[in-house]
Amino acid sequence: MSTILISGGTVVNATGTMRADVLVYEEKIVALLEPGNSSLGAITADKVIDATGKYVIPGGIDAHTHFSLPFGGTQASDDFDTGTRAAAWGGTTSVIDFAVQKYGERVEDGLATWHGMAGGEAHIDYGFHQIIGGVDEESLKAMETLVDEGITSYKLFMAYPGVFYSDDAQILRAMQKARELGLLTMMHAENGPAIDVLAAQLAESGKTAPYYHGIARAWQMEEEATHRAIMLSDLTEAPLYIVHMSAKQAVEQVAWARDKGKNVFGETCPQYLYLSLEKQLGAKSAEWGDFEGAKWVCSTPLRSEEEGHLEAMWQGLRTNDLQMVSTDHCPFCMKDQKELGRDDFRAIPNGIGSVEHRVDLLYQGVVDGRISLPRWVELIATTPARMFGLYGKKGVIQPGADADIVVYDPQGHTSIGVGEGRTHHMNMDHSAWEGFEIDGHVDVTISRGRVLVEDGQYHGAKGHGQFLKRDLTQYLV
Ligand code: DUC
Ligand code: ZN
Ligand code: ZN
Ligand code: ZN
Repeated sequence: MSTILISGGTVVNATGTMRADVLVYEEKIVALLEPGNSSLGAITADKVIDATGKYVIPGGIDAHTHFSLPFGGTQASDDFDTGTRAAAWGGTTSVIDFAVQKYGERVEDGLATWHGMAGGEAHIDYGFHQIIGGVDEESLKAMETLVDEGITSYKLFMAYPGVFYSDDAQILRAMQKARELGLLTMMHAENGPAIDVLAAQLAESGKTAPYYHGIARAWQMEEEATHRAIMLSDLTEAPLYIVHMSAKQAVEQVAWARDKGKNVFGETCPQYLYLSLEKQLGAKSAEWGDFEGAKWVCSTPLRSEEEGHLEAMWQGLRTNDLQMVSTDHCPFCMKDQKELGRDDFRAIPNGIGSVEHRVDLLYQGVVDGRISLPRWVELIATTPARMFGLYGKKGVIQPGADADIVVYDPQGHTSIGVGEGRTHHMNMDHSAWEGFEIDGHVDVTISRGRVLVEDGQYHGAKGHGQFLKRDLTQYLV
């Protein structure tokens, strides 16, 4: 039996802010109390957390992670243990990871593998989306079991021929099935076959540096695929969620679809808000063949700041043309992993690790005047909860909700470093975010009433995290 009182803070929900003390009993939030009064009367908490001058917010929900993803002949370097621990350090208390059905494998077996990897390992609660790697009679049939398993969204890839790719006929059939079942279709929208031709042409002409990864994956390839996915979704009346958007023109497609009343949603990631083709991959790295740029090889790729892509992502978040910010956390070390592509960018495993930094990086958007405080909470917690069937239990500070709570210090500071003075906890030998300074700090992270992070100390443990059986998306009537 344990009660925690979080006193003196400002509670921030997506709906607004209020001064209130938050009372936690065991795993749940049980009351929001008038500030100061909670020390009176009958309530004596086992533990009091002083949140004076700080924000009390729902724990972050990162709806797009890839722990232990097999990719490019290697495997993402964070597993459910290291990855969810790093998430907790950064104020994220739930993740939704992608269970993978590989070509030739049964959907059920892919899902069982993911349960096996996460069970007993996760430090925070976790759910799964299902990647359908091969749409055929068998996998379409298997989709029928997903809702009962608490998996209410699945993902297809228009990229990566030979790996995860679905062609238009497969997408159409999967969407028809999704419509029937109420599943949300998540789409990696890039024209993979055309990209692969461009990439081969670049590599064959000696353009093998990491920089050319971003050139091959041109914005036209994202715009085209996004439009195609929207039209297939329109035809089948299956709601559509486009993952990791980075091209301005692709966001315009989503905005157009939404203005027409279509059920289309867009997600971007911190890397597309802050990191650019020029600065991180670097025009110079193309001339020099500098391999440093491999740290920022991800798909969709980082895009040109000069062409306005980064600004368009922020604008989309402000205007709600984009609803979600997830990380697409897919970490690979430089040593033995990214290095696989030293001679050819096509062999660099795609991905950036950010699961620890999303809450902070988005808070910087508040400091910089790009989004409001409640919008911050909406983006990091509330919309992910509503989008993926967790709302009420997660994503809000209110009585009855899980006590997934972050005390955030707006006077605090977070420096992201690597090496000797390493300040991140992801299992990576570098950070795509090295040198970033955040004008805020995650002081306390609580997951279902258990304090995981406090005073710079870690108190969590693997096995605390539970599997989240999710409801259908709450974004549809
Ligand atoms: N993009 C990445 O950056 N990594 C893994 C898969 C993907 O689509
Ligand atoms: Zn993807
Ligand atoms: Zn992804
Ligand atoms: Zn602090």
